[in-house]
Amino acid sequence: MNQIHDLRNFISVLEQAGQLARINKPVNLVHELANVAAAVQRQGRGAVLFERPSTADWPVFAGAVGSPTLAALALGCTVSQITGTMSRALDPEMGIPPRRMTTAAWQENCITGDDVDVRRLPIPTHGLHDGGPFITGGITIAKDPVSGRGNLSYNRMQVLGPRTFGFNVNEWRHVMQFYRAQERKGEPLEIAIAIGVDPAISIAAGARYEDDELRIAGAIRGEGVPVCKGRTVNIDVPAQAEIVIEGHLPPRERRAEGPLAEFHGYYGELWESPVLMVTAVSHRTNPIFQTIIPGHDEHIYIGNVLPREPLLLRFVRQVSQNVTGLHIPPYGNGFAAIVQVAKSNPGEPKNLTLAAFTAHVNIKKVIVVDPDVNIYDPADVLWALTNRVDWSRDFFTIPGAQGHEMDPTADKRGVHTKIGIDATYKPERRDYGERIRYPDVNLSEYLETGD
Ligand SMILES: Cc1cc2nc3c(=O)[nH]c(=O)nc-3n(C[C@H](O)[C@H](O)[C@H](O)COP(=O)(O)O)c2cc1C
Ligand SMILES: [Mn+2]
Repeated sequence: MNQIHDLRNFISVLEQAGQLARINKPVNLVHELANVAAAVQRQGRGAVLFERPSTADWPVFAGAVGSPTLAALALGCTVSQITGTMSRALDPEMGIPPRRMTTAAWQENCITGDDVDVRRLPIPTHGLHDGGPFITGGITIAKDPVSGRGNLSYNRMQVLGPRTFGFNVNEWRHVMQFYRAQERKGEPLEIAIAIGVDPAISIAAGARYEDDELRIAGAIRGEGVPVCKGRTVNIDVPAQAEIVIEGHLPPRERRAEGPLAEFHGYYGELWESPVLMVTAVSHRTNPIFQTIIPGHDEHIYIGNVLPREPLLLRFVRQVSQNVTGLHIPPYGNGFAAIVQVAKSNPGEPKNLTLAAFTAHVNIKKVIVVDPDVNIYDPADVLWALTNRVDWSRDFFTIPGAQGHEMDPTADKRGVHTKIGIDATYKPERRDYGERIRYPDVNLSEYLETGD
């Protein structure tokens, strides 16, 4: 199932699967578009294509991989195969390098120099307290100035002028490492931003990987991603991208940008960030702009769920082969994990929580459940917490442990308390027999179709 190769045919795949909401009514790019996209996603209606945002010439697409159903469609697998598919794609041995082409779809239209005005792009202002319009779904493509390898990442970009963006990048990111190396030489770092891409590329860009993340996208699709050199920068950009922004980060220049809705569910602070000076904007004919609603499910899925579930699964399987499933739920903002196990020892669930904590520093809350609990259903997990946990015996805390410094319960160094919860059934305490279960049925066999 490798028919997806760009955003346009992914949109067709979504539509066939009943996972695309088309919005024809004009919506305001300021708040309204994000509100509608978030509501569509909350109601399980999939991704959304705004065909006519007001004050914009181009359609805007949002929510590409904001649920397990959408991620499975993007990866060409079933929901239960997502973690295995991501494990293989993230294995460095499985990486497939990009293929260099001489032409690209986005070369059809190109604006350079003083003619560029990024304020004409349909860049939404998402959250109520966001500092202004931000590109949140653009894929940053950069090159290591030392080794020459490529790199993908996400960097929120606030519009600061016709050819200027604030470019957010944390201290420990690969792009920061490249930028620092250039700053030491007093030289700028070239950057390209691809907007509107095959979701394999969107997923790859959220992963921490010690090589070019385009290799992950290649592994997902089973063939190298076609790329083409930029017009004004020496960077290989996915050839099927809808829109490409090229430019550079000048050395030793910082400007304030922010705040923006953050992955932890609050608004962030103003940052003094590098500045992207734009040299070219290219696009396909009738391009589709793509955005990610910040601080909402897709943001968490790409940054915290899809790349980390394989990692956590590897760690917990190291402790027990009885593990039958694992999920990092988006509503836990990447700080919580649910492990499903057919336990063979009463102490096994607690060992599993310890393994999950050590797999990734962000994980602070681990809930272990039995195979009869649906790890993708928050109500079922809450049922297990309510009916299978004795709160004086079945949880333990690890105070003073290291977590993420932006975790709202941690101090500024990220120090906080981790908690492990054994929410498995303990029949040795009291035997309730089998849990009530009404098996699922295919409702279309029972409901009137209406035609
Ligand atoms: C939607 C989204 C937005 C993000 N925005 C930023 C950002 O503004 N600054 C940043 O440093 N990281 C941001 N991240 C995280 C990184 O881009 C991402 O984890 C990536 O793997 C970092 O690339 P690297 O490992 O090559 O350094 C964002 C992630 C997502 C999914
Ligand atoms: Mn990287």
